[in-house]
Amino acid sequence: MNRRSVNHGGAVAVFAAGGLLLAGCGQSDDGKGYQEEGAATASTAPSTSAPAPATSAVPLKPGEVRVAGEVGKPYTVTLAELRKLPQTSAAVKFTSAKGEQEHTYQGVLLNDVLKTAEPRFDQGKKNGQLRGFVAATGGGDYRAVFAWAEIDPAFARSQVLLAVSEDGVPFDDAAGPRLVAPQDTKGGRYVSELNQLWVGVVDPVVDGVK
Ligand SMILES: Nc1nc2c(c(=O)[nH]1)N[C@H]1C(S)=C(S)[C@@H](COP(=O)(O)O)O[C@H]1N2
Ligand SMILES: [Mo]
Repeated sequence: MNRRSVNHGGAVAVFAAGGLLLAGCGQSDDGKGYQEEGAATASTAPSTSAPAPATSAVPLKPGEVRVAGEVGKPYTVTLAELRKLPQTSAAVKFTSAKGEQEHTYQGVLLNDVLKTAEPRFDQGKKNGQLRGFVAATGGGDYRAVFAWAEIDPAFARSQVLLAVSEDGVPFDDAAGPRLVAPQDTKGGRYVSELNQLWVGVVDPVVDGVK
């Protein structure tokens, strides 16, 4: 099993160790006064039930990634399928609780994976795709958002990847891919054990529909 599997208390760690590894969550990078990481574990807020998510699409099997949201063709992709698609590599550096990390990742352009699902942006509006975003969810319900322009080669200087390996070591099929954001200096959006990519547009929120 690769190292990814034990890092974030995700599904694979549970399978492998019967939950014994779950205590390692909630690290913090630095001593900033505001809560940046580990906020969920520190929270004492009453557990009011969260509203049901708009998607019913939770992957059934470990390692599957659901691509859904404002798309014409929602689908599910596995790590094995990603390995067969055209590959790109990226040498990156980012800071984390462990300090500075340097890795070479190999994988598929996030843009390619999303295009297959046929995102629905309002082309009646100038640059309608710039109202779009992608919410990436990983192990432990960890989540980070990318604006569409950050993953669109027509706009972004560097490309976000769905990595299938790190430093030549393939990720476990059951762990799923890892997002790689070469432009980021911090590791926070390197979402591991990725299980969902949700395409959205900001208009309903900005215009007050919900
Ligand atoms: N699923 C998931 N991915 C995650 C996190 C997490 O808690 N869960 N932490 C992020 C943060 S804050 C950092 S700095 C990096 C750390 O990368 P590492 O786990 O390879 O050390 O992973 C990122 N990806
Ligand atoms: Mo981090």
